[in-house]
Amino acid sequence: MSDFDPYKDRDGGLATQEAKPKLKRPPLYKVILLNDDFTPMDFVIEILMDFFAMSEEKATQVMLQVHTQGVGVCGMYSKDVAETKVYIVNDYSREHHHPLMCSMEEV
Ligand code: TYC
Repeated sequence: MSDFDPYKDRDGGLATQEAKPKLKRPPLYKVILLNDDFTPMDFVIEILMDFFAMSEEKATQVMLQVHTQGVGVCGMYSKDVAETKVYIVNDYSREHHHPLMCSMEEV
């Protein structure tokens, strides 16, 4: 049998480095709520509980953060999920004739 082993020293003594896998985690997006003067506080709390699975206590905290600071984070999601959340929150708010604005930004 031949001594030739095709897996041994294929570089002929030359130092080589394996290519690093070019995988990056997909970016995350923050879904945010913006303050306005008209949307009732209870409606915002309902949104945070129903669409972002928050407890009433957490939803109240986030609503008050938005009310006092102007903006607050509802959660972090992949692009598709964030886009869907923004769409359903804005759609639901318009259906109920409130000007509440939901938006997203890359983290
Ligand atoms: N500022 C509103 C009010 O005083 C309440 C509110 C909170 C509105 C959060 C929007 O994203 C919002 N009724």
